[in-house]
Amino acid sequence: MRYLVTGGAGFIGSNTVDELVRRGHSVVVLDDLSGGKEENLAEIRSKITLIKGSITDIEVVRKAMHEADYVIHLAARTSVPRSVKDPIETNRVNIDGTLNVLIAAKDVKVKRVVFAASSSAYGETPTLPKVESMQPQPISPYGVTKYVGELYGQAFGRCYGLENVSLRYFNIFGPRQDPSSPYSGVLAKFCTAFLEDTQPVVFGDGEQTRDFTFVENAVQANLLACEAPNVSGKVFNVGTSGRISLNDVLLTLGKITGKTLEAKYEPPRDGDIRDSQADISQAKEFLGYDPRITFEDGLSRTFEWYQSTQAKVQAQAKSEK
Ligand code: UD2
Repeated sequence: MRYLVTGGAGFIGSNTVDELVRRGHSVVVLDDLSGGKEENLAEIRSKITLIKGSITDIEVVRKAMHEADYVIHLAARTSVPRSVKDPIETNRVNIDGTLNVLIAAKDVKVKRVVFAASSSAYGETPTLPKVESMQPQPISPYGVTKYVGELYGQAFGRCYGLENVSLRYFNIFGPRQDPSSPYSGVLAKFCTAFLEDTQPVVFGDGEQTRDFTFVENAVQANLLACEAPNVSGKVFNVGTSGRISLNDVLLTLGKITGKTLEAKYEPPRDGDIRDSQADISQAKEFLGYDPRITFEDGLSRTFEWYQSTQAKVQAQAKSEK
């Protein structure tokens, strides 16, 4: 099968592409390399087609879509605070870009589009865990754009018969998550703080909770969502069904690394949600989703990855001297 992975050079994208290649599929990656990196695809570079371009350019999207069977649409401007700072740019990429992907997908009659939606769609609704039947109430521009992406997918299903599935990711983390931007995910930031013995910054009191989900679980969901029968137009939570506070994450990292770091507490971020936890029974039932990697295992593996990546960079710098 031929897969188009938008955002395929990014964190979740490149992990998804690795698995598709391992299973022998033909893969086209469309990525403007704004968040993604070509080096994320280094190991499988000769086996895939990489098109450097943005989903905001419909002609580029049409070219990338050529003969695609499935589309895994991950390209996006992530980050709640970035969307608060620049809602127009987040809207342009996440909504206009998604519309381009859907238009090109229906024109070439792909079998299905799988869309990376977000747990941010739930907003501050107090009920935990979050169930897909709850009314979304996003509280950040980012959450709005991700929810609109779902609605557009469903509208394309109804108006044009385009099969679509939205996966509400719950705080995905793991190898290749970029720690270097102010908008990086918190676990990438915390892991590098422990690696470099710097102070982890906590926005708020650290008692906010998240259902942190290891990237391999998300990859599994992406692939299952492409082929599962009778799920078009549906939305699924992709999490682990657990939740942990940031303060407890720091304690867990302390155990993994044998270090104790004092966190620096700063005011909470605008648009931040207090608690998040997925009910995954729908994904289990309809997709056969089974998140095998626990939070603790995932965190150990992620920390080791940052450690070995840092060691490689240091060895290379030494050899270039
Ligand atoms: C949201 C979505 C997530 C995904 C992501 C994409 C929710 C519940 N989750 O993640 O599914 O779509 O957006 O960007 O909406 N923080 C610190 N220190 C730091 C960085 C962050 O304390 O250095 C805090 C931050 O204020 C927040 C928590 O950590 O309370 C998680 O932040 P994040 O940016 O990793 O992810 P989040 O929850 O905004």
